[in-house]
Amino acid sequence: MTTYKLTYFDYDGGRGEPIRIALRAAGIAFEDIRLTFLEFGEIRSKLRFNSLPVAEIDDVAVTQSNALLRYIGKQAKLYPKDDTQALYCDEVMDALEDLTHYIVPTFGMKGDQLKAAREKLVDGWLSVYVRGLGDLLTRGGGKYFADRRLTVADLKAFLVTRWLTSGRLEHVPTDLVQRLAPNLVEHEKLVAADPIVTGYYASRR
Ligand SMILES: N[C@@H](CCC(=O)N[C@@H](CS)C(=O)NCC(=O)O)C(=O)O
Repeated sequence: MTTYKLTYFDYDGGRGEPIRIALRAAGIAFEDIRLTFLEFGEIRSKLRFNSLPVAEIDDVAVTQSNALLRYIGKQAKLYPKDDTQALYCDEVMDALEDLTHYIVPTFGMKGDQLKAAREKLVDGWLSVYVRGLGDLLTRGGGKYFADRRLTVADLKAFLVTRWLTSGRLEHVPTDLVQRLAPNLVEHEKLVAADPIVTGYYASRR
């Protein structure tokens, strides 16, 4: 039997969380290794790209969250079979990666530098990406991004919307998404209430 381990931060979000949800949706038992930042620091230089998540599938280490999400998504039947719908699904997941990459350099900043960088982001790339993702949701029919049903793109997106609206990102107004793409806020609620997602969190209790 294939064995699965997933190593990520001890955080119910980010790049690791949609993979965890998809693994459970696929009925795949996995070792859920959750590291503190201190523990990550100790092993960082030994990781292939010095980053997480890392999956070990039959003890073979595999990185890249979107590749992993597609692979597990196929097993969970949460990835479109139709090539065009798969393309739409991939577009969303890659856009969410871009958006994350714009935010990451502001981590570790403090005070006025953080405020200036975040305000620039809010007026610039964050607005561009939030609006763009709202458009992609409309293209998908308004409820889901692709295939008119829940896919791994929805799992990744609802966590990003939750992050942007949480208040955890200092100087990012919690109503930014509501103002620019209210459909993403509705989408976050819809996906959070999906039995695949509620079932996952119930299993964590
Ligand atoms: N392209 C990679 C990016 C991985 C990545 O940057 N992971 C972050 C956490 S979400 C990380 O490990 N950051 C720590 C660091 O760069 O030191 C993926 O999608 O998996």
